[in-house]
Amino acid sequence: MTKKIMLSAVQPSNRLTIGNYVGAVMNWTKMQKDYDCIFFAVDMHVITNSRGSEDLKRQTYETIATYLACGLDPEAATLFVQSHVKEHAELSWILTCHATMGEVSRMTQFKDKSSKHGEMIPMGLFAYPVLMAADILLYQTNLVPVGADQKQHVELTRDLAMRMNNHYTPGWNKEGATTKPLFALPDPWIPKEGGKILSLQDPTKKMSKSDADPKATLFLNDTDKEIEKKVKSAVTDSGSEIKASDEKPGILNLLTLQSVLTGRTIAEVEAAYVGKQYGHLKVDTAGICVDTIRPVREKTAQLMGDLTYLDQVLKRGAERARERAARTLKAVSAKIGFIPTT
Ligand code: AQP
Repeated sequence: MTKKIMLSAVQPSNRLTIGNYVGAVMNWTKMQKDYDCIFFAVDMHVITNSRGSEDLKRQTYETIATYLACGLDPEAATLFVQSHVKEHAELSWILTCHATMGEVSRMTQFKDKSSKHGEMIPMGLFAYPVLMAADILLYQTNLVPVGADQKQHVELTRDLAMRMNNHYTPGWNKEGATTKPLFALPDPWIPKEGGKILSLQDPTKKMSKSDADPKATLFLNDTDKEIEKKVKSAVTDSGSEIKASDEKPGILNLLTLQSVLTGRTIAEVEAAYVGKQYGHLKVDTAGICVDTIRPVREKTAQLMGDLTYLDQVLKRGAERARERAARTLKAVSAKIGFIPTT
């Protein structure tokens, strides 16, 4: 039986966080055997929000090394860097010409991220969701595991796929249709818990790689000491009861982290703290985060010492990805009326 196609990616805009791990990479490792998997580092997305630099190069290697350190298998999954497969940029332009300003302006991430730029909002930041749609549609993806913040982008991708299918392959969805659609329709997959890990300093907002306050974020290569310090200084509230409640987002965040990292339910974790204080919860959560992050940090550092190996993994991954992406782009180009290259 052919496996369903699953695709996901992270922006190498900084070091990866425990939010990226819990909301994305951890789930990929669990699902990689059951799906035909495609995982990559979206370096072209990073320059939508910041200028390119040598840092981007290092962070891109580090992202791939972290994927491997977390347990992604480069033999089973297709692992590569977005800019190595030129078809992403090409399909992105074609989709840009089929998307509308109205639908793209509704994306909440654009509203959040553009506010930092004042009058000088990069056009790429606006077009980010269209590039993401190209990333997904190029591979005839069925499932996209993402954190909750990306759900809207996958929905836009689905709308674009439907529009292109209806226009270029009419009748594709009629009963008994023999017309093959241009694109498979992707579904988002959002973890029941951990889909939105919150900032340790402001638990009303998402934990982010590029948060200006380093205390707000647990990075996957923080030292044991840094992890302990950050978790112990996590902002909670003035009460004392350890309760999983939306009114206590800081406490709920720590309970959630424990729950997803140990495989217990939030109710089970909560029950262990009856009559205990916030300090107990913080010490235990810090210990669990240290146990999760330490092996990832050590393995990532080891892999970063062997860029030749990482280059080999990326070369093989890009070759596999290119072959699949070229097939989709060829079909799309033919429908649009571009003369095929000979
Ligand atoms: N805090 C989070 N909780 C759960 N999931 C998260 N993800 C990111 N942050 C959290 C999920 O990780 C995947 C890769 O995300 P991304 O880095 O490509 O984009 P992002 O959502 O913009 O992440 P950041 O950390 O906020 O990036 P910066 O700071 O560079 O803008 C996605 O599946 C995402 O949902």
